[in-house]
Amino acid sequence: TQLEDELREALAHRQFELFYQPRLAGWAGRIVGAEALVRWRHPRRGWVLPAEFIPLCEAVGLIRELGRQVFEMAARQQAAWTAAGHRLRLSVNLSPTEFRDEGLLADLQNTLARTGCPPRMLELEITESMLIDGDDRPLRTLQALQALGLSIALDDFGTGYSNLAYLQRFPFSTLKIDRRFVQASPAERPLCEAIVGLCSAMKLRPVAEGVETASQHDWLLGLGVEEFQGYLFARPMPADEFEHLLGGGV
Ligand code: G
Ligand code: G
Ligand code: MN
Ligand code: NA
Repeated sequence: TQLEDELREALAHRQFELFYQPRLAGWAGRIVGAEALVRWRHPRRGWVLPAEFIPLCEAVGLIRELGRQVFEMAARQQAAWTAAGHRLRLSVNLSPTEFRDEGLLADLQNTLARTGCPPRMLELEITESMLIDGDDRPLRTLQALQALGLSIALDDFGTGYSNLAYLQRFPFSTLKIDRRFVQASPAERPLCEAIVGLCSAMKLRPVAEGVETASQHDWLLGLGVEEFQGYLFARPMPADEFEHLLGGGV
């Protein structure tokens, strides 16, 4: 298809860029990290969102190359921010195909070595659906990622096949509470409260996604949620705008 050809061109010409959505801590809203979200700078159409190209990349076998470029950009950026004295946790999304790929670990390891990025402050976001393979591959993959020094976040928690045994079995450090729980009506709030309780029992860092109102923020702070992302604070933005928010210059 034409879009497929365009995607190949775009990968060859490095037309993909990362936007960064700040992650904030506490009442004061200090920036403690960011989620990297890929965007396509299309020569004619402007910025294109991942919903329009990630599924196609998956379908035509380009997701691995896209994932490599994404991780490379994230690692370079994180190396630069670290060198400038910022201590930020940067998270990167992995697609199911990347997670299953035999070459993933070698790719990540190479990129970490090449960019000099300290793995400690990089977090990979995976989703529940990636864990339901019958064998022990997902567990071995996560353990190997952890052995590289990367941390693992469970993204969109509560929206997939929530086998709670996963929380015990897999080495997550962060649990991202899906925005449908964060944005719950007061009657639905006990569910989110239970999820935060689960995090505390399991020693997982709870991060609330999709925080859009001050009252959601207040309620979640009261529950003990430590970190927040959402339009209330900031939308995903280019690196230079993010640096502007950080202040101090990079
Ligand atoms: O901002 P938003 O439209 O960026 O992201 C939409 C979806 O695309 C989210 O589910 C997000 O996890 C996914 N996504 C964004 N960036 C990346 C990326 O770099 N790699 C992968 N695999 N998924 C991404
Ligand atoms: O699936 P994942 O959680 O990785 O995707 C994050 C998506 O959520 C991105 O598309 C991002 O742009 C979007 N997002 C971030 N903050 C908010 C928010 O406050 N409200 C809504 N509706 N979407 C958000
Ligand atoms: Mn995510
Ligand atoms: Na997310």
